[in-house]
Amino acid sequence: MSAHGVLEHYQQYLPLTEKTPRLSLGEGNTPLVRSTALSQETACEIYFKLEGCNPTGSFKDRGMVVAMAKAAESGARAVVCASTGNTSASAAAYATRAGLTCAVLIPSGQIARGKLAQAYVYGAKILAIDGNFDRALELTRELGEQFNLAIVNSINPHRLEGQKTAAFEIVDELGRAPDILALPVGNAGNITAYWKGFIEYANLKKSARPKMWGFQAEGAAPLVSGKPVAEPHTVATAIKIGNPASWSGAVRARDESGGEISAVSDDEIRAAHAYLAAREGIFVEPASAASVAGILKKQRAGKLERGQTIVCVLTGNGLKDIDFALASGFRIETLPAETDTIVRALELFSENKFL
Ligand code: AN7
Repeated sequence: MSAHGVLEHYQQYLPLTEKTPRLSLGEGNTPLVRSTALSQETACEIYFKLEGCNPTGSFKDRGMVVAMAKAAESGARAVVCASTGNTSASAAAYATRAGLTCAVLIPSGQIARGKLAQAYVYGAKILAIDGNFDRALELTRELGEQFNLAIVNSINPHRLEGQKTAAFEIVDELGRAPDILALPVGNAGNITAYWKGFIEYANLKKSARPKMWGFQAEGAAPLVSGKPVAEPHTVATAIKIGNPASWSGAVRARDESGGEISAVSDDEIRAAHAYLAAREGIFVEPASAASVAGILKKQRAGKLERGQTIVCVLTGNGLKDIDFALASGFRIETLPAETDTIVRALELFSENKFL
């Protein structure tokens, strides 16, 4: 794939016209990295799709580039979205690229600071509301209806069109569909988009379809309980969502694929986050660790058949949420700038075989 981004590379699969501006920040074409530790531990072939390598550090860029290009094509001057953080970062970047004004509605105090910094530096108008994500999305819908604003949440079908390209990349790179696709589920746009992508590719290329395994955080698991959660809670702020907009899309992906949507606890998310960093060398944000938490949980429960090919979608970059990463007892001591002291410190460390 060329470095020209999703619109150029996948134009034949996207709703583009000659008038659609070919925006790009180089999104898509993200690495599919074979797991070493987790593959060994599970006796499965596990791959990680590193969506944190996208230009703003999350999978949202794939859909945002399409939504923003279509908004510009339709003559919109401004866009709006509600967000748990990544959508706002991506919208702010691509709006700038498209020459549009961008407003983002966020639940006050509940956004990882890296994401907030992104929306800020890209120049979005940030509106922090006294309410959760679900309320912010309701307000966004109202604003979109009342004013000439394009909504760039995943209720905008162009977002899902762009996001389905990740499924294409996986099939192209593996040479076939995996047996299982594991991913975190919040507003449920991504699971809906992946399933659309796998179906389209299955029809075109006669590839098989994976089982879709979605994972929600226990305190924000409406698709597991079957009813909206009024006050969702989880450390994984990206997926702290109680009433997913793409509810029916997620249910369809689950049922048509013979998959499932289940819950992982915050402790399981923390453990998977640490496992990815310390065992695999991959730093993700907490929501992204939910897919790996889910696989580890299945393995412990003896519910993971050996020999399967599994792709875990790692949706966002760890640098977005360093407060989370440093919360587990990070401490650093400043030493005098002397060789002896440093050697002694390394020797202490060398009980862990450093020197
Ligand atoms: C890292 O940014 O909803 O199930 O407003 O940021 O498609 O919502 C983010 C969601 C997973 C869940 N991983 O995807 C937002 C927002 C990360 C995310 C999800 C999100 P969906």
